[in-house]
Amino acid sequence: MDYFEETKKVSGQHPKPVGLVLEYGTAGFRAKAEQLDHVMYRMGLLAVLRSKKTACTIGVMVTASHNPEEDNGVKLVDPHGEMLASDWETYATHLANAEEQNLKSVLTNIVEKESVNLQEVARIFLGRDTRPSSQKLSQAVVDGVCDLGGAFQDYGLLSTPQLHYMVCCWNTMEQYGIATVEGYYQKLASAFIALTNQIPSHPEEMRQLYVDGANGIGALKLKEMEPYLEKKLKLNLCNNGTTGKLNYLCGADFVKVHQKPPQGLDMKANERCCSFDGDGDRIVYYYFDQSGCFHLLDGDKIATLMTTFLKELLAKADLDLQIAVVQTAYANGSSTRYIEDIMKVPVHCVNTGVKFLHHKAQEFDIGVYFEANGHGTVLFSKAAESKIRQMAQDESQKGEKSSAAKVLEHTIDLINQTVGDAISDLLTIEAILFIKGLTIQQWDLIYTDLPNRQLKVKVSDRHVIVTEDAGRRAVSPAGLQENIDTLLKKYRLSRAFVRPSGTEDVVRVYAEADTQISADTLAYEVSLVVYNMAGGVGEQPKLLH
Ligand code: 16G
Ligand code: MG
Repeated sequence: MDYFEETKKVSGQHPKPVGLVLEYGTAGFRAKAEQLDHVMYRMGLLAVLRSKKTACTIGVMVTASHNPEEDNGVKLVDPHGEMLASDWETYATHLANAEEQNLKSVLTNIVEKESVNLQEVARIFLGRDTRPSSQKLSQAVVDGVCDLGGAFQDYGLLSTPQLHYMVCCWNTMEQYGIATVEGYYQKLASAFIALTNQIPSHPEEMRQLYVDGANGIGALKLKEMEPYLEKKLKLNLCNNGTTGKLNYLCGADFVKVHQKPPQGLDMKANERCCSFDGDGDRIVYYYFDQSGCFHLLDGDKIATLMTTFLKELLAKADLDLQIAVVQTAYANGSSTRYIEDIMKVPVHCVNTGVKFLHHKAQEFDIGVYFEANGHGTVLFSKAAESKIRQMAQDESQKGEKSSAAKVLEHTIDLINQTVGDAISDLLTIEAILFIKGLTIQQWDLIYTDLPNRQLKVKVSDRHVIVTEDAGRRAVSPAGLQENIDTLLKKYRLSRAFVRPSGTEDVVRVYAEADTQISADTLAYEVSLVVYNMAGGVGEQPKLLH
């Protein structure tokens, strides 16, 4: 039998627009929703091959995260809930771009190169966000899965991290948790309740949290979870998707990039607020102070809070475990200095993109990773986890040591170790603030961010920019980095870098310095250098103040 016979018949129902070329980028495919039907179908096919290759369940998530509502996207989730292996990203790109008549040969090629055993059974877990286009696109994935005889379970509406969790649960024979949404809520809620029960009583205002749900799936799922939290947290949910448009003037990306609050959130001075992104895998916190000044607590502040908490517990429990923080070039220089110099915790810088951070964090007993944009989590090695659990359950241990080990154990259960998860991060942050008795202002004061600015520059081919040193230095075009270095000498505490975006057709520019004016001017000057040396198109960059 010709294994790919069925795809020949059916792929015609999911035609590829002529000449359309897409790339499986940092976060999978992303494009206008109407361009993606064939990509979804083909990712259904690829997921089946990946499942057969790994002899495990594979996840397929339909989402375009913080992109506008009209966009959509898809990414595959590997067996332990990680991002798809990079060789397979290349296959995904080939498959998505193959003309109809070449589909079969591209599939055959993957099977041969990877020695995929076609007799192996395949199982796919599906999830999707709340975009109007997501249901239909997810049906196209199902068509692909079915054409290659794969079994599937469609979870319907899920946050991205929930799908990662389901895949990991299933492939670990549910050692990680039960592979249902109830299982997810119960696991997280019971860890959260156990943690907050460490502190018997608490002032009411500490429990109030305002959440901007970006009008997306995160809002929906947080609402669903609320009853499991037994009123330990009073959530005021806005931008919950009932009226507003997804990611429009709201959500974590909007707040981080514009450094201002979302629309639809009625904030009073000193109230603790946070924003999710469109698929629930990022979170940032913020507040207004008495003088009306906006304070953003981004991924770097979250990483610092979690690391402080964990390090103190390790010391109390007298556990000799190595803890490290993983960041990207976007991490604020103040955070890196604070973690390295004051906390004495090693910091590693890797390329932008969750998979790079996740991979690096796996090297340590405890690896805390966060992107400044609010995506991150904590990974515990198998050995570290079992040491902690053993101590927590050891009845001969008494006092501070034993209670610290128990808190660590609950923290492990509260954190989604498969990927950054806005709900899990929210609960972890809330539990830490609660236990440490910290207000958001006190948390904010741990260190002061250096003023910074991000800009984008349109060029004719962004790939002329090649970087090294985790995206911090440009090696091409020749002379670009030297020019940036010269500009840096003009400003105090300055740092700047440029890199081609992995999700948009632009070059990104980041600059930080001692004052906002310096950071803005430096970012502008670096943008101009990029525009002139890397083939800028359209209007020249302008100085923003
Ligand atoms: C994607 C990445 C995110 C990264 C961002 C950078 C995942 C799941 N998401 O959203 O980690 O920060 O891309 O975008 O990997 P850029 O390359 O356009 O700057
Ligand atoms: Mg996201």
